[in-house]
Amino acid sequence: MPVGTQGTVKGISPQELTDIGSQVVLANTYHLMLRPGEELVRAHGGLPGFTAYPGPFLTDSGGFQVMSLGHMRQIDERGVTFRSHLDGSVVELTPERSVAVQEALGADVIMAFDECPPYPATHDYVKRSLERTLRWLGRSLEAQTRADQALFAIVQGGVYSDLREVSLRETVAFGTPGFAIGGMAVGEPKEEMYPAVAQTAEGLPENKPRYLMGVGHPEDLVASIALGVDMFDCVYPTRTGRFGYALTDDGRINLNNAASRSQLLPLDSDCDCYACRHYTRAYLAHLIRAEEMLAPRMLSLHNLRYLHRLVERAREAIVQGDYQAWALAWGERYFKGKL
Ligand code: PRF
Ligand code: ZN
Repeated sequence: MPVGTQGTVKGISPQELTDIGSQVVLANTYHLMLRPGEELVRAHGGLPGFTAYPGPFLTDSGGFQVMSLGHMRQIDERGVTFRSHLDGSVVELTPERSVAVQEALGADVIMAFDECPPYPATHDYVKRSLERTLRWLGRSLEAQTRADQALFAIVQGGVYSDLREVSLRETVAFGTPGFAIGGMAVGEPKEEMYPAVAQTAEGLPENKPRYLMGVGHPEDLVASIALGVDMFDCVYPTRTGRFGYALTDDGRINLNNAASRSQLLPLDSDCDCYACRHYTRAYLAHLIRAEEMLAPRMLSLHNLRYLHRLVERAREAIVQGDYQAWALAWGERYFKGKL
């Protein structure tokens, strides 16, 4: 899922999203409730009317964003109280308020209100946090009034396998239409993340979507798909694109480098995106140096298309029954000389 925090995937039009094969766009409760306010979005008939992106939306519930962006945050049983990063005003976000905002925003998939503990966090803290997240899941579901939005629950438990197990069992018991793996990619080493993702994915129902939140890099997608994950969101493709980097099967190329300025080839000769069909690396490197806004737009577009094609290829390999061989070959080329 491309990330459209403010109700826009930075620099990319809805038509472009449709053209590159985006299937769902993620938007954020935290940002949109603070600005412009969810009522304005409701007045447009929800996110599709507001943004003119006609496809499905998923909204995150806000707890994670409060913890990473808000000031003077205070968590208690009711919810999270914080100061807005925009004007410093005091705002409270509870499971009830999060669901009410997500109903106003009108996404197709909404997320339960949870706490994503920082890394590192003590076993005792993560235990009490996941227990509260379970109570918040109950309250999120109680607060739901619309029948046309799927509310996904979020498994927490950090990297503690005994706590993941508890969170997993109790979360699955709620029987929501989809499940997310939360609490990952918050600074823990990959050797701790992958076992936690594997353990969680293994215990989730086979017939419901499994969403790994806030992940990730191409190699994280390839590895996590092997572990049974179906959905991802990450700012990486758009953010790294704005910084002048392009994703390819041969690794990430840096268009800020002098070498790119004379390369008369596309970003990625295998890619069918607008940038790769029309522009050379040299032209895009020129746009970056000239600080032209087409550069971050084209690199974001290409990187999103790269990840969409990557998961398309993963899906084909699964159908063909040779995912492992495909994934290993992909990794060998992507990291060639770098492992
Ligand atoms: N919970 C929610 N959103 C999230 C996460 C989470 O744990 C993560 C994990 N890093 C990203 N986004 N609600
Ligand atoms: Zn491309």
